[in-house]
Amino acid sequence: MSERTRREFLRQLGLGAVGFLGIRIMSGCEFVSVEQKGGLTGTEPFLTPADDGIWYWQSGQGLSKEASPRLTPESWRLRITQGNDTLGEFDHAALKALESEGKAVSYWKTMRCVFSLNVGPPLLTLVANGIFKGIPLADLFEGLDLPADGVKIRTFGADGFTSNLALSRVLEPAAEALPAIIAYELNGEPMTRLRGGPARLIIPEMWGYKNVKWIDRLDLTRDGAAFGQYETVLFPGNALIDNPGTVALGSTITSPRTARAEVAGPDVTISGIAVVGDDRIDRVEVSLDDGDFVAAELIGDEPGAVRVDLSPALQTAMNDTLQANQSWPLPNVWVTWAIVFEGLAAGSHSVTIRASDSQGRKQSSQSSNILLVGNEVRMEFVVT
Ligand SMILES: Nc1nc2c(c(=O)[nH]1)N[C@H]1C(S)=C(S)[C@@H](COP(=O)(O)O)O[C@H]1N2
Ligand SMILES: [Mo]
Repeated sequence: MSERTRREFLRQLGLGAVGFLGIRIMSGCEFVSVEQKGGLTGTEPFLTPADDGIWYWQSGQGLSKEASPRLTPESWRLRITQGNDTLGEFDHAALKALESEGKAVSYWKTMRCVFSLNVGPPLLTLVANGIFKGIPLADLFEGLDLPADGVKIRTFGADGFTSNLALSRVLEPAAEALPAIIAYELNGEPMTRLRGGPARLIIPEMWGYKNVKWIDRLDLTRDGAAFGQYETVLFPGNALIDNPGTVALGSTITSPRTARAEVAGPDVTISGIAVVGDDRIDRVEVSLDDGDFVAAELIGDEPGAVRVDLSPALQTAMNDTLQANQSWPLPNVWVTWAIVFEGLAAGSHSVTIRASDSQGRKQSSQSSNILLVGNEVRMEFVVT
């Protein structure tokens, strides 16, 4: 993370104990390794290919891609424990057996790193979108001797990464909530190693750090205290990070890709994405050169409108999703948006982007809490 970005990130977090938090994050930056997506230009495809170098990479343990776990479907195990007691154990074949019993589900989810809060390049693109398939945790828990008064699930990855989620999210999900799953496929293909394969935790509405890769243990506990690498080490004491960890309303510009980029005029297309956990994006508005905000076109805003070349396998995966018959935009899933400004004069211009959701929350220049609603995004570009 560059010094400027880090400082901006801290400023935007706007917490009381900035000095203290700053030190934690500064030391944190030494062991968080991030790599934004590469290989994409122009309008963001609605579905992000899972390939290395296109889907973004983040290690909360500071591991390189090379050093991250190498598990196979044969070697992988998931243990469900309550302290020292093992309540259940699953291997890859057990997940597949549950699939053949009709228990597997799939859905679109936008994966977004909390470090993609609107701080400007280069961290804007720590966000990607795909179709995850797996077995709901509720089905894995079926028949296990769960603690009657358990409150949290502590989650563990084979790289040492940790996080948690409320047990109630699994046992008493809100009406309409998609289930948290142990996912073993992404975009119709087996989960790759760098995406956390053979299996990772996926929670539809939550920030990246809740979606533990190489998941090997779920520990049910009565202890409600904050738990996890992001919850207690990177953002200690930060309400909303531990629970619920829901993705904030946010938007970014993906084209032009960099600030002060030179773009050919006089007609210029600005495009990007917007997402919010647990709600639907309602509008994305753009102001050119501080003029009135005008609505951008939302791409993929009705079934079948997605402008992606889908392989036959992917088309099947998409038709199988729990959201197949829902109206778009979908909760927890980004919209890609675009707007064309015609006849721009050569020279510098600015754009400001703000998204709003179906609860009527709207991005502004100064959000009161960027973990709920991110700030609007402003960028300059130069027309040649
Ligand atoms: N085991 C493990 N899981 C993890 C992490 C990690 O470092 N180790 N990083 C988390 C964070 S902070 C993010 S943003 C997402 C990134 O998922 P991706 O690599 O598939 O993009 O994984 C999450 N799960
Ligand atoms: Mo992250």
